[in-house]
Amino acid sequence: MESIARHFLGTGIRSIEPLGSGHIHKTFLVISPKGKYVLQEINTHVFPSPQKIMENIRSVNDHLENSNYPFELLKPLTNQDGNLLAYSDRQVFRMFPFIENAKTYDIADSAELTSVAAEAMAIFHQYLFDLPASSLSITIPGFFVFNSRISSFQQAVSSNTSRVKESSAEIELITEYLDFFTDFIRETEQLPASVIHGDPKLNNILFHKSTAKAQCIIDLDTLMPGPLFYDFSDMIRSWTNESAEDEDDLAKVKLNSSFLKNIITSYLRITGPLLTAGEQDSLVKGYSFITWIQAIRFLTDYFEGDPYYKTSYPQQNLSRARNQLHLFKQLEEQRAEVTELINSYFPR
Ligand code: GN1
Ligand code: MG
Repeated sequence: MESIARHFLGTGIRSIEPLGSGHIHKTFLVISPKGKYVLQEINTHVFPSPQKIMENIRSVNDHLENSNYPFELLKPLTNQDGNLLAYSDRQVFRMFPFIENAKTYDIADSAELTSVAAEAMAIFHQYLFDLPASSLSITIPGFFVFNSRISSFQQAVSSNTSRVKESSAEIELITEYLDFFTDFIRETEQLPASVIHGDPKLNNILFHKSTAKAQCIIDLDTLMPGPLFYDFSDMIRSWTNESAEDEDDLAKVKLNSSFLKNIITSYLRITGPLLTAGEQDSLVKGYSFITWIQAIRFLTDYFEGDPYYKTSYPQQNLSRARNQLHLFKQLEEQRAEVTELINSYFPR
């Protein structure tokens, strides 16, 4: 690991420690005489062409740098050969500066925080609306092909292993919404692709330690052409849950309604006027969709023997799926109110 860090920083590395809670890459904090840096080994099973990620990040950073975008940009370092990636055997690495004076949250601790975060994501989208989505590469083929996620799930269910048998309640709840969301997927297939983040988890937004303002949006690996409702629905999934997404005590998995309301209002106050009629409809019908899809993804991974998401105990992906479904039910209970609130931003 040290020799890889030296590719970017030269000699004198003082320490390299694991960092963060991502499910996909391996991340390390590197301390060197030049300062603190983040070294990441890219998971090439998930991202088959790391070069495409780095090109997308460069295009987006260039675009934002030439505007009045109000947040800091996270710029990857070049190594001694002038490349953004360094290779060692089959492993691929990159490095970013460690952003100082920042705070991250795995779980929102106030309604105010969800407003600040939603406004930041809205501004991010707003500044990327004029970057043609087709100018970016697809970093994970099929990432937004939801029908394939459903068929992988159904195929995994049909294997009827002991993991499938113990999950009948979860399979039943997912199946209850299958027709509704299959229609949704069909209706949204013709939507224009936008430049979207693709993983707007709360801990992918850095906040200034002292002012609590948004500082920087990180993890641009899934930033690619995709449907706008994805980010909206994933913000709702990730930020309204009062527990972590792998909390297994379901009594703690509570939807916070004021977080939900603040996310919707702060996001739509900025982006509402910019959306097409089709996009507007997609936010209404699809506000809970990514929570349902995430449950499908965790459960499919569980059935397949956990090849995708890192786990620290055998039932963890099942536990994550249950957590997401518990949140999903609560989101669906609010459908009438949410529909009214979202539509209030779209005078028609
Ligand atoms: C993965 O590893 P991380 O935290 O960046 C996943 C997201 C999921 C998320 C669920 C490339 O993100 O799509 O929403 O886990 N990223 C990828 O926690 O699959
Ligand atoms: Mg991510």
